[in-house]
Amino acid sequence: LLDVSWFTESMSSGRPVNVEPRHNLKVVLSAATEVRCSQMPTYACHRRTPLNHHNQTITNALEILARSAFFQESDVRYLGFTRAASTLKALPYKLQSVNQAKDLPWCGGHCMIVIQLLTGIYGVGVRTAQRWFKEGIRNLSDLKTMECKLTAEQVSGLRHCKDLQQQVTLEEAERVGQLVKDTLQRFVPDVHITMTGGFRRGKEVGHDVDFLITHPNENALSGLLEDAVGWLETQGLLLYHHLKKRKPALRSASSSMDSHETCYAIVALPSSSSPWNTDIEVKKCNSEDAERIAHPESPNSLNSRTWKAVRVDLVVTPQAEHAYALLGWTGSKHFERELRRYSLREKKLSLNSHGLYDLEKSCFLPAQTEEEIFLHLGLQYLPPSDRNA
Ligand code: DCT
Ligand code: MG
Repeated sequence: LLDVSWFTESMSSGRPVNVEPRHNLKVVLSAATEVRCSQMPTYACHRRTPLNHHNQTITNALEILARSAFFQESDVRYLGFTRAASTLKALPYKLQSVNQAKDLPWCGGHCMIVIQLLTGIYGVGVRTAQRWFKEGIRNLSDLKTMECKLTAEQVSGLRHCKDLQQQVTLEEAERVGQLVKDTLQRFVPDVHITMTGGFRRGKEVGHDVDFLITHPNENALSGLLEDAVGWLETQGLLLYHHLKKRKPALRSASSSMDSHETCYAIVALPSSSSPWNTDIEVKKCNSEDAERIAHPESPNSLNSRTWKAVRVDLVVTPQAEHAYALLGWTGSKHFERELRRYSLREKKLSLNSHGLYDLEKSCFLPAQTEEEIFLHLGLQYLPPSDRNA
């Protein structure tokens, strides 16, 4: 929870940025000359955006600014900074000056800065964070001592915030994948599970692990998440969960809302050396393990932790919507937003993670694969690793 209005105001006014040591921020400024670049497409879905690109320092800075605008609920500035960052990620060379950027889509003549911001708490949205800030809450101990009415999600986020603020590594994500697979296969042996989100785009770390679950027979999926949640709970492996039912009515032409059946969870991922990991199918939670999970911050658990809290999203889709859900849940968020904007404006097609609706012909366009969706949209196929917009 950090007020960075001083920083963004300085940025927009053009005044020098005054960073004091107490802000504990690392700032890098980059300055300017002029080169035109007219070939950069304006839509992110028209260009390749690899994970590792040439302008990491500047895009990190812009994404921090976007985040600060988001916290101030300035959608226009949030989108502006996000679009500029996304454009620079697709640039096939290292930007040497600010003026070089000024003719690129969405890039104004800004200086570009790198700062490290505090990360948020799971379950805390923009409004809550702002309210807490106004109430004088500046850090986690303020929050813990304040009489705040917290939701179950926020309590869980707060309880496990040390773990949740750490990045999830690819190795951990793969172990979560194994746990999810072992759990779901207990109930549906031939269930189809795909890891989506940032890890599918080639990221080596993420804030959570996202999975898509499907099966050719829709009946096999009925009640599967409840069963999985129930089993994980009996094993002491589930720290928090929220189940969202599927809302078929939302599969409409205009809605970009995702109405798949979803489980937002925090799992206690056993460490790689934990006995759970070697034989997860049969190992039961003993009383000492259960105590650690129920009271994770208790003194006797701190030095002997055999697990880490990890955010996991499980999304269930019928086979017919799977390709669209895969495209939607692979991200990045900005790539998805751009894809929807492009589809609607340029093709009169309404895209969401359930399907593609032709507004002129008033019909849905079926697709079995992501490649088919790109074809419907008249776009060259971009593999997930080129969707890091
Ligand atoms: N998504 C989206 N719109 C949302 C939420 C999610 O389009 N409102 C899509 C885009 C990415 C994907 O779902 C997974 O979401 P996140 O886990 O938030 O993103 P990520 O790219 O996996 O990021 P991270 O690596 O930090 O988990
Ligand atoms: Mg993710």
